[in-house]
Amino acid sequence: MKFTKMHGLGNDFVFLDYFNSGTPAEDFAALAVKLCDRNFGIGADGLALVLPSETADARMRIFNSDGSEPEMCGNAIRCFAKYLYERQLVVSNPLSVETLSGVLKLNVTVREGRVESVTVDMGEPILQPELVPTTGSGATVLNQPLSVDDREFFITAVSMGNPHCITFVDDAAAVQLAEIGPKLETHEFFPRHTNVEFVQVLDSSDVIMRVWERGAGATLACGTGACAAAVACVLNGKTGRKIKVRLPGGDLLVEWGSDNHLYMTGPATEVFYGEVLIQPADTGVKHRRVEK
Ligand code: ZDR
Repeated sequence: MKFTKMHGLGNDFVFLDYFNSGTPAEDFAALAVKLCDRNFGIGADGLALVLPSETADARMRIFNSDGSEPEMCGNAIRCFAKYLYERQLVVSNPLSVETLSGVLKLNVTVREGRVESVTVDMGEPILQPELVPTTGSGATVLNQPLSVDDREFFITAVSMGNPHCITFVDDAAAVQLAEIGPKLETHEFFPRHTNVEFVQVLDSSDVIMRVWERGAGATLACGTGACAAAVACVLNGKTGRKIKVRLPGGDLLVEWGSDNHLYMTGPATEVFYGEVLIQPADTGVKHRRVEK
């Protein structure tokens, strides 16, 4: 099975291309678990499928490394645009991509035939508590206390197609991400679970962010999370509408436009391609994991 390995700021994905070949009836959830395994597979935060679309230039499906299928992925979709454009599968600019959270428009910045960066119209944020979804009531979940064990976190809930829980902290580096991340991810307040972001505000246009992703754990970057964080920053009076989000894997530029759309700009990188010997039929095989 041929694959391409790509990343957006270190948030990495295995791409499988079914654009011209028809999609096999595979169990992609099980395949994602297998291919994303960093010891037994290729290693990635997620699996991306390149598919044809009837409503857009192409269709993207994403699976987290635990096999769950999120609605959207901001980093993968920039890689997706680079993949389509550089292989001349789609040469229009802007190009459109169908996702589970709707059709998104992407502008590619090209130098000497290579896509250097991609600006994605990430659409409008969703703030209604029941649509994020959360079990909260009222118009928004804004800096609202949430108990985890014996601690209290002040959270803002934003959906960018997928759910996000943002907490402002004084020192992002000090957050015990692997300890608190899973507890917020699976908190009953978030019935479909959530991505978790800790944001340290440096000034009105500059923040540091660390992320614990739903279904994937700690990752080096998060595109939808950066957009959700920008919305949380503005609504909590922390920054202006145009910010740089510093992630462990690098920086994303996010602007919450006057049209209520989020615009995210960042790089996309192709690392290698090859053929993997794991076959979809192998995906039932379980291996024992060693706790690290
Ligand atoms: C955070 C993410 N990698 C991105 O860049 O937007 C999205 C991956 C999907 C996420 N783990 C989820 O919503 O389950």
